Amino acid sequence: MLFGRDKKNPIKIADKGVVEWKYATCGYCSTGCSIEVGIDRKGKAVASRGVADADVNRGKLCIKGIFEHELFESAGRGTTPLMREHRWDAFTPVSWDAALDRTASEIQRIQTAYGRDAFSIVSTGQIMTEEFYTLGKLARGVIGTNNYDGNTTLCMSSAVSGYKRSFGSDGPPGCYDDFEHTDCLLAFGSNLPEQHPVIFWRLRDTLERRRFPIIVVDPRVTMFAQMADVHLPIEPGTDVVLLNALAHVILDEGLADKSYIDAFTDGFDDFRALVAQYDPQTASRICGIDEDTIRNVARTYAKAGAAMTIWTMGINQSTHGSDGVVGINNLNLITGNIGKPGGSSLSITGQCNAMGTREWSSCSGLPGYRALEKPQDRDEIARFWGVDPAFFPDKRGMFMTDILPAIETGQIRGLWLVATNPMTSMPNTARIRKTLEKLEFLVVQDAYRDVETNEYAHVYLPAALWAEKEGCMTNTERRVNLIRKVSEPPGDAKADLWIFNQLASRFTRADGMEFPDQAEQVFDEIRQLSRGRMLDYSGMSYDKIEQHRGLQWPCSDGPSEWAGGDSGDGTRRLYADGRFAFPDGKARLIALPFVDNNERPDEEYPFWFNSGRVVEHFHTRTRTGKVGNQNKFSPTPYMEMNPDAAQELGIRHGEYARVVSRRGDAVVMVQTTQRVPNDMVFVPFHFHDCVNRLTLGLLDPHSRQPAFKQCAARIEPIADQAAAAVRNKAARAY
Ligand SMILES: Nc1nc2c(c(=O)[nH]1)N[C@H]1C(S)=C(S)[C@@H](COP(=O)(O)OP(=O)(O)OC[C@H]3O[C@@H](n4cnc5c(=O)[nH]c(N)nc54)[C@H](O)[C@@H]3O)O[C@H]1N2
Ligand SMILES: Nc1nc2c(c(=O)[nH]1)N[C@H]1C(S)=C(S)[C@@H](COP(=O)(O)OP(=O)(O)OC[C@H]3O[C@@H](n4cnc5c(=O)[nH]c(N)nc54)[C@H](O)[C@@H]3O)O[C@H]1N2
Ligand code: SF4
Ligand SMILES: [Mo]
Repeated sequence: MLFGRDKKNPIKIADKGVVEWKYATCGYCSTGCSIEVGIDRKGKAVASRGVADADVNRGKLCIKGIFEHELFESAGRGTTPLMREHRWDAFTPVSWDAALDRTASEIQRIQTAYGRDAFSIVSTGQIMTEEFYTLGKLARGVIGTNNYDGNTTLCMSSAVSGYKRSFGSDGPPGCYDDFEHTDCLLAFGSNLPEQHPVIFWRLRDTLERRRFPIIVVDPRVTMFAQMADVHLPIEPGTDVVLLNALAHVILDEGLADKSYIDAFTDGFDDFRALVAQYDPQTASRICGIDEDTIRNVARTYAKAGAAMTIWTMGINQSTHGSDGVVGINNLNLITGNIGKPGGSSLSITGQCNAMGTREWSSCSGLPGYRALEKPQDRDEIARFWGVDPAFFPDKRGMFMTDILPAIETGQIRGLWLVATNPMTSMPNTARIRKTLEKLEFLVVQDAYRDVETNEYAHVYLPAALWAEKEGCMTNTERRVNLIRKVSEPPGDAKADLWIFNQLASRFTRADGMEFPDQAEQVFDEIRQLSRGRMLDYSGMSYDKIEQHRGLQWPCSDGPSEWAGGDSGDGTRRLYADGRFAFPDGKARLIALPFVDNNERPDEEYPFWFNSGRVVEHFHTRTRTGKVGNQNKFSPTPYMEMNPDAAQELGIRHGEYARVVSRRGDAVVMVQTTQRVPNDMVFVPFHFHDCVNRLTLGLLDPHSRQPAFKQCAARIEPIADQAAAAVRNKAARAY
């Protein structure tokens, strides 16, 4: 007799006729899942599956990874370079030579007329590490503009800045294995089940074997908050106050790890004096979390054998983003929770290779966490590249969020965008549109020709994406993983590496410099430049990375001081010995006074306007908008709104409503849900001409990251629902 499972019909999976599986790493989020792409007899990619023996995902993939092979034949891809005289002309297909010659000559014209920094480059977190490194060499060593940055300023720059302020270097100290060892997990502004589904699965997997408290800090009742033991629905933008209050209780009740503080940190006295002002009673009035809960969470965290904090955009995208990260680091330093199994400050990264750009693109300095300000770093790189060190600027130039306003003022005249779509992803769309219209020359290098920003371009360069090329990416836990070439790019689209090299060859300054055309040769340069450094890749090779399903740096071919010895198979945690990256080896405890500078709800605009993501879509939908399953599950710009607030305005579930801010408006479908409080609405930012028409995007003073999550809006019912449907549809062009 058959029971339970055995009685059911077995699941039938259609035979796709796969004859070969090729190794890659997912190109969406920073979880870094190992994927195999199935190739059929005709050489076509027909399936994707998780790699069973990969430590990251252990055979799992989320909905985006499962359909990732569909990208190869998705609509809207660029297949040939395009060019036009003025942005209002129609594009004409041209040869690569024509497009690249024009790009090189426009860069030279603008630099000659207005100065080197008048031409600007903004890249991404979504190309290969070898490509980032090559772009850096081109930008810093050949073109020589200091206004060179990436979209990571919209995403991870608060984490970078916070890590540098606390530990003396960027680099997340922890790893996913910390879930196996922790006794308490505190999560700030992260909706892990939707945004990093496989990291979340790793956490759930551990929880099935061993219970420990999960505390989620988020103004919304996210899916993560729903499974938490404690949910703290914080007043938007006040996480620093909560963090100061947690530290207050821990110090006040003698729960701090005094010996760790004495041995490994600096700045304790000033820090203690500041947090003394944030008693739970005072703090609760600002951050909206009651005193007892603050005390309980502080005690639970401090008394746990090992405790860890993770965070994502709820912290980074704030006017206190960098301070929020430092606050998290403070909490972990005073409880001795850095670099030990289960004790960590682990920033959950966003884009698939946001780490790779931080490490090797030279956006914020020079490759391998080197600084423009340090003579030795400048000399090393100048010698290695064969350039004059005096050609490098003295310090980093503008961030992405300062580059666009500098176009408005005429300081910047030309822009090259690589794999980023600011028309949809930057705050205050109306202003971005005006800015892009003002450019004398815009070149857009993207895998899709229908990316919104391309409407303002003079030259469009069609790029290969993901496994149409070879290279590495680094995930949240410092794991470098490999993407093999699985499919040919469509038409005449080319790998970004090829495009960078071709452009370099058009500048005389590149004569005598090396621009290798194989990704693996570029990887070898990276290996050499990394030897002995914290982000040591010297013990890696493509084959070894594939065999191990990714290797975590430092991974050295000799003993590494950063790994505390041999690290040939990679290193799980940084700072395990309590030695940090400042010259004196000590971490910094930093006092964080709180200044409330957000645009807050008022009578005219009574709602907090919060934005973020849904599981089905990735960012501006250039990719997921064209993959059938993803788009079917989430086809419409919608807004989470509390049912009581909706009723008061006479808006029913499923109706369209208008959201209005001081910047602009959008029409969205209302989903009434208790997930948001009475005075807040939440809209996913994936749709064009929607969320960022409203956002203000005040900047963090340290990281220049926009506060995407906080501004004020009002909601208006719409009488003519049919007209509203048309407007709503316009935001989902495909
Ligand atoms: N499916 C999918 N996955 C993705 C992406 C995607 O587009 N789609 N993008 C990737 C990228 S680049 C990133 S950066 C990550 C982002 O991953 P997450 O940061 O997890 O996602 P978000 O939805 O942007 O924001 C997370 C939460 O921050 C909360 N929040 C808002 N204000 C505050 C506040 O003041 N304090 C606190 N504590 N929380 C607040 C919001 O309510 C929201 O639930 O996701 C990555 N993964
Ligand atoms: N309101 C609001 N706005 C936000 C956020 C928010 O939470 N709220 N989040 C912010 C965050 S965290 C982020 S990371 C940004 C993301 O913002 P963007 O970077 O603008 O978003 P993407 O849609 O990922 O853009 C990447 C582009 O690269 C292209 N592409 C993909 N692969 C390749 C490749 O290999 N080569 C080339 N050349 N092109 C490629 C894609 O087609 C796409 O057009 O949005 C930010 N904007
Ligand atoms: S969790 Fe992230 S890395 Fe893994 S399959 Fe999904 S999108 Fe890709
Ligand atoms: Mo991001």
